[in-house]
Amino acid sequence: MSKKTYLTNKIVLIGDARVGKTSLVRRFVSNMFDPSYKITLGTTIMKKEVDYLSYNVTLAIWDIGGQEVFRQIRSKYFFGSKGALAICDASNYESFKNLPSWVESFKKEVGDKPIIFIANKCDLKDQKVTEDDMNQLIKDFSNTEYLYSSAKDGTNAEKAFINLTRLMVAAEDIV
Ligand code: G3D
Ligand code: MG
Repeated sequence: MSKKTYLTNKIVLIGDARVGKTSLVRRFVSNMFDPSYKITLGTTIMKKEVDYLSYNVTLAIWDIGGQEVFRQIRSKYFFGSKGALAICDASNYESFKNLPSWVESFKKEVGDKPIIFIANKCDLKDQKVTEDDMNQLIKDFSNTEYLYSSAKDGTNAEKAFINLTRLMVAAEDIV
């Protein structure tokens, strides 16, 4: 039997308010979507274990919770992160345009760590962010990929976190 390696990694959810960060992590951690869930005030940290190859990775998932507008708290929030989900709302182009600024401040604090770009709310009819947009965006970044997701119907919610875990394990150069 192969030996398991146990790791704990902090990851952060980055992106504008109301793109679905809290909903996505709730979908992943407890497989729930609660439309009445209100904006979280303080940062919450949720934990979930992911098995990948011979690794058991405990993700400590930081959710900024309603403080997205306060740029000065970003560096505290990012500190020590091993990776990030950079999330926009696929029905809100403005939230897509703001992703590079989120990623820039993330990289400034923690360096070149794995990031998965997410266009959430892909269940909505009114899609504004195209595959072309997402391809253009990720061209400028190494060690990344993108996914469309829906916290509402569950599309790719789990995959987002699993793929990020895969990139983080690879980035640690321990495979
Ligand atoms: P945030 O944590 O990024 O601020 P939230 O975003 O998770 O609080 O979600 C903001 C709003 O978008 C919520 O609406 C939530 O129900 C909704 N939402 C989140 N993800 C999805 C999704 O994948 N599809 C759809 N259709 N809606 C989503 P309300 O109105 O309940 O506050
Ligand atoms: Mg939130």
